[in-house]
Amino acid sequence: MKKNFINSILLTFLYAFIAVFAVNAQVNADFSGDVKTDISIYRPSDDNWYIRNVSGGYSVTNLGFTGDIPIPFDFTGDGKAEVAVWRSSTGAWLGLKSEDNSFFSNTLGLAGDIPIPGFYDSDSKADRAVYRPSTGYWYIEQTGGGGSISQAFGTSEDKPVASDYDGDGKDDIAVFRPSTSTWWILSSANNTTSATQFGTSGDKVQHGDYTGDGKTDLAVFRPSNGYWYIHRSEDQTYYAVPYGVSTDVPVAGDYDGDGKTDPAVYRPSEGNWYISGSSTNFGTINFGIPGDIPIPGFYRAGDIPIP
Ligand SMILES: [Ca+2]
Ligand SMILES: [Ca+2]
Ligand SMILES: [Ca+2]
Ligand SMILES: [Ca+2]
Repeated sequence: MKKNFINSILLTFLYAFIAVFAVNAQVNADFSGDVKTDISIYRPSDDNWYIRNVSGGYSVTNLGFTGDIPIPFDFTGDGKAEVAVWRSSTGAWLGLKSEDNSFFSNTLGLAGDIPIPGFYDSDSKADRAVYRPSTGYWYIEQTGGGGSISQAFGTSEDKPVASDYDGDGKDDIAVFRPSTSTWWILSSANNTTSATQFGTSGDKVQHGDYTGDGKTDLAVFRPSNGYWYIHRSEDQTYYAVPYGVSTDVPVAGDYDGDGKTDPAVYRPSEGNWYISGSSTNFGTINFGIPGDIPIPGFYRAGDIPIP
């Protein structure tokens, strides 16, 4: 009897642990492992990453140099994102393991590629991946034993927007085509292709699970009017919310950790963060100086500002 009780407690902990991991795959730039996006910036003038913690303090980590692209993903599978960059000149993936701060490096990709790491297989480690606009090919190194993937999907103008649109727990290969504002998605669940027109010229892609159903919603930030347009995965309707001004950098993420992506912007001229929390009121948070680059914005590698 007592043994059964202990077993059920252990099972409860196990399920809680699995639940945290399942959600974590969707939370961008979570360095601390609390399943919340962390306010964080890369400072090109000193190559330091400044990561804010929940108590308002911050950590400083030196990694990278000008031109590197931050790739804040959990490559080791411990639930915390690594401080890591992709270097286009050599195709190198460089980072510091969250477990012990030890250095790691790999190579994948060529100059002109766009890094698009993600959770393409079903383990908890992020997979290295690049999109090659010149050929429309994707190259993915799966960590879960499935080997390498090379897949044609896209054209030279497309931006890679891989994410879990079908909700099977794996990121789907996907591209956004600016000339027609069309999202082309190759479902990992059934290998079928869909195309959905959503957005207009000049929009910045900001896809995420805003509705909290476990499926990524198509979404854009429109600098011309400061509105966010979000296409609900549940029923393909959409809604619009005003949040930001034309010069803001959109940095959507789940900052309050409720499982729903929050619209958010970083205002470079002030170093201020404005977060429209789905369950928390953040107010204005100052974190950064002019010239800094907000790290959560790099999650959507298809639309990154290259430093
Ligand atoms: Ca993986
Ligand atoms: Ca999927
Ligand atoms: Ca959704
Ligand atoms: Ca949220």
